[in-house]
Amino acid sequence: TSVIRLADYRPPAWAVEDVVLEFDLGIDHTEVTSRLTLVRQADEPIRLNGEGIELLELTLDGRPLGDGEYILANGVLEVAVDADRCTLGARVAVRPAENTAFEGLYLSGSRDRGFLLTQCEAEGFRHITYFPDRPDVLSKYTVTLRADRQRFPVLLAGGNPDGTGDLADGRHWARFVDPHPKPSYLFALVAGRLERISHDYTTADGRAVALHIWAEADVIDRCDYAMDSLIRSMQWDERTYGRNYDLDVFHVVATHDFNMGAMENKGLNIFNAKYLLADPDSSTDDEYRHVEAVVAHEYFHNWSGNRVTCRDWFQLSLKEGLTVFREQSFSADMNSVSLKRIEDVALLRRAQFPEDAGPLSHPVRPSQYSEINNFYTATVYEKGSELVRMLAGHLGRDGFRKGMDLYFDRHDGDAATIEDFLKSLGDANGTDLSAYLAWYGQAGTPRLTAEARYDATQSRYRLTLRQRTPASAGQTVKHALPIPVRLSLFDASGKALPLRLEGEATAGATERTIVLDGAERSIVFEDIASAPVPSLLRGFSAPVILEFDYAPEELGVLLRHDPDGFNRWEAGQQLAGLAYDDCRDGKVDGAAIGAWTRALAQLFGDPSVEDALLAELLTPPGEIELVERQPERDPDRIRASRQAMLRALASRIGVPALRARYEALRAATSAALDATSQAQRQLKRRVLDLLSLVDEAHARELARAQYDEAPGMTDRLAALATLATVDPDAATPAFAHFRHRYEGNALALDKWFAVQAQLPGETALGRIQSLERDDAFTLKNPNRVQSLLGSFARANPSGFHRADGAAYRWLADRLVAIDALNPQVAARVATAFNGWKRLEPVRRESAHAVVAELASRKDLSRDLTDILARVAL
Ligand code: HT7
Ligand code: ZN
Repeated sequence: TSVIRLADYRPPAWAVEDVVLEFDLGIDHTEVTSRLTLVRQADEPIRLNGEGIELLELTLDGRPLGDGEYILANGVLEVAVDADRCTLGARVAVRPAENTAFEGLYLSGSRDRGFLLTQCEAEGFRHITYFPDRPDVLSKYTVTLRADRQRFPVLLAGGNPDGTGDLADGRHWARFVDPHPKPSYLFALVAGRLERISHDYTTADGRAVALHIWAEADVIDRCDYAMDSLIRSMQWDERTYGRNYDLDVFHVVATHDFNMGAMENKGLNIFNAKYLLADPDSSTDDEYRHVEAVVAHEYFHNWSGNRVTCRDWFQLSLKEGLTVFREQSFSADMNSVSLKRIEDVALLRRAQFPEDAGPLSHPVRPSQYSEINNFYTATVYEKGSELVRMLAGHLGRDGFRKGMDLYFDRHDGDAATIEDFLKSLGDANGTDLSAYLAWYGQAGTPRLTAEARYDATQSRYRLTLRQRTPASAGQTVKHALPIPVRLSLFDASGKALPLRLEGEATAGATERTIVLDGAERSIVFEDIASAPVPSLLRGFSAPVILEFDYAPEELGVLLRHDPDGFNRWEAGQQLAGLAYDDCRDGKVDGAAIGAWTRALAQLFGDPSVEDALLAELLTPPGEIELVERQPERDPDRIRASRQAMLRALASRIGVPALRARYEALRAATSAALDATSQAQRQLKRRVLDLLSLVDEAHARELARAQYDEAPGMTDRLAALATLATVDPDAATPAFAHFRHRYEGNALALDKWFAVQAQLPGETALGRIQSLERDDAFTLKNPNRVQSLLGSFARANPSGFHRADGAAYRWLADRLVAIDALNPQVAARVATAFNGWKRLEPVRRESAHAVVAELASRKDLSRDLTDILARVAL
C-alpha cells in the first residue's frame, strides 16, 4: 500500500471556486451531476479523485469529452486543459443500498423505512462524485436534491435553504446554497422520512437561526436533551470565544448506522444516535454527559474545523485536539471543573497512554500514513487536547482568548497548519511558542522524574526535574520537550506553603508553574521550615507520566488536604498503585495498602467529602492501567490482585458502614438529572460493588431489588452488572427481562450486549459466542459490533486474553467477516491487538501467531491491512 508523507505536501494545482451539485436520489441508484468551476494554480492537468462510482458523462465547458480526452486510473480522473479557468461537468451513478462501509452516500436502516445520508470525512466525497478530495480545496456549494416525495419527504443539505418545489411523477426538489467556502469533507445530505424538533435561536450578534434536530419517528421524543445541549453550546461559544453561528439554519440528524460518534458537516451535523438520543429510561448519566459533550464538540467545529479547516490530514489535530479542548472546557463549565479533569485524564491514561506505548504509537501530527481513517485516534484527539491545554495554561485565560481571536481572524475561510496556530497564539501575545511544536512531532509519553532533597539546616528544599521519552514505533531519537509543572508544597498538617525561589526577594503565591525545557532542571525553595510534601503536576499540567518516590503517608496528606481536586484524586490513584503492589501474588500486606484503606475509610466517614469525589476516590486504576505495575502482565493475576485490594478496602470501611451508606443513598433514589442525584447514583454503585466483596448474599439481594426498583437506566444497568458479577445464575432472569423490556430499543440493547461482553473470566468467550446468535446481533451495525466485540476485546482483559488464545483466533475470524462489510469498523476493532507485545510469554505467542497470520492475508482492506501491518511489527 502506498504511503502519504507530510514532507511531500504540495498546494493544489487547481482551485475549485464553485461547485454545483444535483442529486436524483434513489436507494438502489442515485445519479449525481456536478459542475465545477476550476481555476489553475500550477502548470498541471486537472486531477480529481473518484472511487466506487460509475462515470456516465464528462464535459469540459459544456462539451462532452470522449474516451481519449481523459485518463481514468487508480481512482484518479485526469484531464489536461490549456485554459486557466474552465467548467468541468460530470454525471455519475452511485449505489447507496450496496454501501455497507458507510462512507459516501448510504442507506441507514431498512430498504422500506430507512433514509439516505452521507459521510464524507475524511475521503468519502470521492465516493459521491469526482473531485479534488482534499481539505485545502475550499469551494462554495449549491446543491439541489430531487427525490420521490412519498419515500423521501425530507430533503436536507448543508447551507441556507434556497427554494423547494414539485416535479412530475410525485417527485419534489429542494435547493441549498452555502455562502461559506468549505472543503469537500464537510459536504452532507440527508433524505428520507424523518421527524423534527425545532427551536428559534438568536445569536449574540443578532442572527435568527432555526435549529432543527431530526430523527426517525420512534425516537424523536428522545432529542430534547440534545436541543438543550446545543443551545447551551451556542451560548457558551458566544460568551467564551465570541464566536457566533453563521447560517440561517442548523440541522442535526440522528442515525443508528454510523462509523464514528458524529460529524460536523457544515450546517448539517450527523450524529450516531448513541450521542444524540437521551431519556431517563434508556440512558445512563454517563450517556447524558456524552450527549452534551458531543453535541458541543460538533457545534464548536463550526469555527475550529469548518471556518478554519486543516491544510492536509496530517494537521487533523489542529481541528480535533482544539475542539476536544473546547468541548472539555465547556463540559467543565457546565458540570464540575475537577470532576471533568479527572474524567479526561482517566480517559487519556486508559486509551492514549497504552496506544502510545505500543506499535500503533504515532505523534499528534503524524508524518506519514497509508490510511487516514486509522488516525482518528486517542493521540490526535485526547493528547492533542492536552497540548492545547498546555498552550492555554502558558498564555493564561486572556492571552489564550487573544490568541484564538487572532487565529480565527487570520485564517477564516482558510486551510491552516499547526504552525499557523502556534504563530497566531504567539503573535497575539508577543511571544514565541514554537518550542511547543516538538510536542506535535514526537510520539511516546514522556517520563517526568522528580527528586527532592530537604536541607533542614538551611531550610531549603531542592527539587530536581528530569525528562526522558522512551523510543517508540519508528522513532528512536527523542528530544526534551517544554513541560509545564504546576506545583505546591504542603507541610505535614496539610497547609500550603508560600513559595520563594532562590534569588527572589519575597515569597509569592502557594502555587507556581515551573517549565522544564531541557533534560534536567533543579529549583530551590527557601524558608521551608520542615520537609514538605510536594503536590506536582497539579491539574495534570502536562501529559506525562510522573515518577516521584512518595511515601504512603505523604500521599495520605495530599489525599486528605490538597485543595486541587484533581491532585487530591491523583494522590489517591498513586497510593492505590502502591497499595496494588502490596496485594500482588495473593498477599495483602504492606504499608501502602494500610495507608490507602485507612485514608479512604476516613474519607468515607467524612461528611464534608462530596459524593461525586468520594465515588472517584473509591475507584482505583483499572486493570488496563495496572498492567504497567505487573511485571508478568498476566490479566488473570492483575484482576485477582485488584479484587484483593478492593476487598481489603471494603473490610476496612466495614459492612455496617457500607450497608448504612447504601441504605441512605437508596432512600434518596430518583431519576432526577441534577448533579447531586447523579453523584448519589455513582456512589451507590461503588458502595454496592464494595459490599458485594465482603457481604455477598446481602449485596445480591440489594442488587436484585435495585434492578426491580430502578427509576432509570443508571441504577438498572449498575444493578445488572453487579448481580452478574456476584452471581451469574441469579442474573440470568434479569438479563432476560432487560432483553424483553428493551426489544426494539437499539441503544438499550447495545448496553445489554456490552455489560455481558465485559463479564470477566474464562466463561466470557462462550457467552460472547452465544450472544452472537441473538436475533438482535448483526455485524452490519457498527454500534452493535462495538458493544459486543469491542467491549469484549478492549474492556474485558481477563476474558479476551485467555491463556489458550481461543479468543484471539475467534476475533481474527470475525475481523475478516466485518472487513468485507465495513473496513473502518474492522480496523478499529483490530486495534485491540495493540498491546500483544506486552503480554506474558504464552499469551504473547498466541496473539502474535494470530496477528501475523492475519497480516499475511492479501484479501483484506487497506484500513485493516494498515493496522495489522503496524501491530505485527
Ligand atoms: N470529525 C469527525 C470525524 C468522523 C469520521 C472520520 C472518519 C470516518 C468517519 C467519521 N465520522 C466522523 C468526528 C469529530 O467530530 O471529531
Ligand atoms: Zn471532532
